[in-house]
Amino acid sequence: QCEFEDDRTGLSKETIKRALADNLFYIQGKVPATATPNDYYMALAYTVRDRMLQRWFKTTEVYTKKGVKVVSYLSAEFLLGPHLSNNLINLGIYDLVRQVVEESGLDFVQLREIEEEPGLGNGGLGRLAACYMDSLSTLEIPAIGYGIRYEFGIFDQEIRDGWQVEITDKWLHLGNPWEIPRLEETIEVKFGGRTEAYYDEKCRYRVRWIPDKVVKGVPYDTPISGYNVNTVNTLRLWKAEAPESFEFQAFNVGDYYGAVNRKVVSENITKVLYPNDELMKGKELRLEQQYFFVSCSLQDMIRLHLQKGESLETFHQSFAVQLNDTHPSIGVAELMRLLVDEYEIEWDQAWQITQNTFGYTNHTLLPEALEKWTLSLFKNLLPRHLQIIYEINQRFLGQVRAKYPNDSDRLARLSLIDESGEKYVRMANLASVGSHAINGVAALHTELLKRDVLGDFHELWPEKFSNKTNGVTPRRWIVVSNPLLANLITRKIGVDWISHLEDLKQLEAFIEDAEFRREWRQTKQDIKGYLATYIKENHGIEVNPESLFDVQVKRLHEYKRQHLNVLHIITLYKRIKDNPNIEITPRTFIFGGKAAPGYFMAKLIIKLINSVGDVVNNDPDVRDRLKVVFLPDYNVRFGQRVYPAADLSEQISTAGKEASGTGNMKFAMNGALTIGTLDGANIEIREEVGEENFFLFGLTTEQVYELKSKGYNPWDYYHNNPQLKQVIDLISSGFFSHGDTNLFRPLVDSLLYHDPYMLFADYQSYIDAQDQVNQAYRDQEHWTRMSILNAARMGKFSSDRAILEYCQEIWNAVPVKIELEE
Ligand code: 26Q
Repeated sequence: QCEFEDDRTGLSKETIKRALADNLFYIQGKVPATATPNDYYMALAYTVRDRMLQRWFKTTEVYTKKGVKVVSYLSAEFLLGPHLSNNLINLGIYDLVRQVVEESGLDFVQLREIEEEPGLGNGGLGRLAACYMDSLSTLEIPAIGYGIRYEFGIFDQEIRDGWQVEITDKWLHLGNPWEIPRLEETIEVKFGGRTEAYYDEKCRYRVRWIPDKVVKGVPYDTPISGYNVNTVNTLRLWKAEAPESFEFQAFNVGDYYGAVNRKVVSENITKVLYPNDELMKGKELRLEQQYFFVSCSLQDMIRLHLQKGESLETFHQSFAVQLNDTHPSIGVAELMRLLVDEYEIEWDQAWQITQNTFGYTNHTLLPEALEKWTLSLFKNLLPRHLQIIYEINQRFLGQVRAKYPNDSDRLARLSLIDESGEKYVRMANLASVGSHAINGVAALHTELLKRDVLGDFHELWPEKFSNKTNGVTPRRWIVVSNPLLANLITRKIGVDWISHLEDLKQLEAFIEDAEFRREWRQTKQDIKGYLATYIKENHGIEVNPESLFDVQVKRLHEYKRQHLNVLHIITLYKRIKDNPNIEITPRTFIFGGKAAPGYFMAKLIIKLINSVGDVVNNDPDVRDRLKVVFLPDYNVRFGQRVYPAADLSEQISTAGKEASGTGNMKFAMNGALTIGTLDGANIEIREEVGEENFFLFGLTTEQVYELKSKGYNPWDYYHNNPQLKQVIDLISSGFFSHGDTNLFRPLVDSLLYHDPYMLFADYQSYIDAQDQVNQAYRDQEHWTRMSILNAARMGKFSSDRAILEYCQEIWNAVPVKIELEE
């Protein structure tokens, strides 16, 4: 019997210590005397990765050998956040490794903070994909995530003079220990050119595509561990590379520059993440990105399927492919092309396979976010796909005509081609026609989808539609981010809640236990203290940890109404100015979020928050009872810091606009109370936690529609509400802009004359709800009870529940245990 543990798998302290030193020397090529903190971080990361590798390998082997069905999650974004802590928790070695690192004389927290987070997404949709990958692994569902390895993820945000400045996100600059390139699995993708019809040897009509550009897709694989299981699934991200061209030698004699330039252009495809969310801009490179990663992924799946010795007729039994919004929806036409053109399958059978393969998740109701591409752009880049889309459309509209004769309006609405003005391909229609399942991301959102955006499709195929309310992973969003609370919970109810979040209900049994409530309150207090220290150290602002922490962190958007929050702050400020000795509940307003670089109004709202903060924070009359801080560069890592420290979660979008929201869930799970509208998942959160534990305000979706249709006039609210008028006038007067009355004029005018998101209509109701928050916070015992009940009743919002529903109702996928032989 061998006395030694393997350096790469062993879990004794001595072995991990040795592995750390070995990796420092053999991977980083450093000895302690010359090692930088980054060298140590890399050595640590490799030490952790080593402990995932045999599980990863085994998982992949089982999937390829057994005839299991694999879920393929196609997403242009995966907003992963830092890997290190998450993997340590999932492997069950967090405390052990932390000890070893510290016994080696290193600062664990410092090393942990060195990791550059992969910010390969904009916000909710990208983070949802990351949570779903975690749950797929934890539930032992065979799965692969496919996406784009952006060289530059979402930009880093700095604030200069109150304005947002964008900085390139060089997340790969010191190397990425979590990925493994699989050069031998490189795939070729064609672009542009033309098509040619011909008859094959059996006299069948066929089309060949003669592209004018070929780009290589190189897969980079990242292991995705599950919690407390052996399953380690793969996230496969594609990097674009130019093929080693013989162009140099043969075809481009004398055009050296042209050849190099083509190479650069090819490699640009995966350079940078488009930083817009909820806004469709018809940029050619964006469509190239989408087609590039989708084509690589589908070709990869076909190769894996054929490797099993299967024929393509059974492709949909090997893979359930989920489209994360319409961004990968070109996959419908691409799978048809691959099956019909490259593998010579008859159209009808190919269409069966395609429809059985795809599911489509919609994430937005905003018309400006619906993807559409002009025909000319489409034809230039993907001439064969445009023909295929026409063919799909013709057959589809034939069916529609048979069912609804003489209904040309309906036909025009359902068509894959928008012909109302300039002609476009409608990607939501393509995704809907090409999928067997269509889902929204919260109950209200699904109802609105069925009624409005996809109403005609719902009438045609009601059976395709279902709701899958979003969820978030409790591993990252409680255990990793809030170890103090996680430990308190575990001491009370054991550890099972981490993979069975409904178990949190058991906390309700302790609600009358005064000592438990005290511990709960103390835990929140401690975490608020950490955040206060962080804010002081990093931003020089002193905040009172005893004050109510009121937090709004999310992308900047008019529909999310960060400026409604500002109107409340100014209202309170005005109350103090009018009566400096007024009794008021001390509050710290914390904001974070990025604005799309071209979204002027969103950037102006950031400037307004900072300008109001400057005045409020420095006015002696306020006596530190109010503080306003905008924390720059909101990202996953900062989310992990801020959700646990919040008392109040701001979920204040105009009803009917926020598809679901997922930050709302992260807050409530960590014991924050919500002030919110009846929008997205807020409705379901309120149902779960109880209306008495939720601060509701604002118009309902129906009331919003009603008011819009009878003619909404913000001006009336302004004139009829003296408080609102004072607040708006104070902004207009230049009070927050050193006398400059022009600075915020676009914002104020937009509110006074249009107010498309109805801030004025909801203003009074919001202020009233906030006053109730103040009252409630004064009774700390009562507040603590509400906080506990919020956390205890959030079980539904685990991404495990969401993924289980997708598996059972859309993917027909089942768990596969991964056994490690001794
Ligand atoms: C589209 C075309 C061109 C360029 C960019 C885009 C683009 C990129 C990202 C469009 C939309 C997005 C992101 C959307 C998003 O994050 N939506 C959010 O999805 C969450 C998960 O379902 C929901 O909780 C949020 O309500 C929804 O806003």
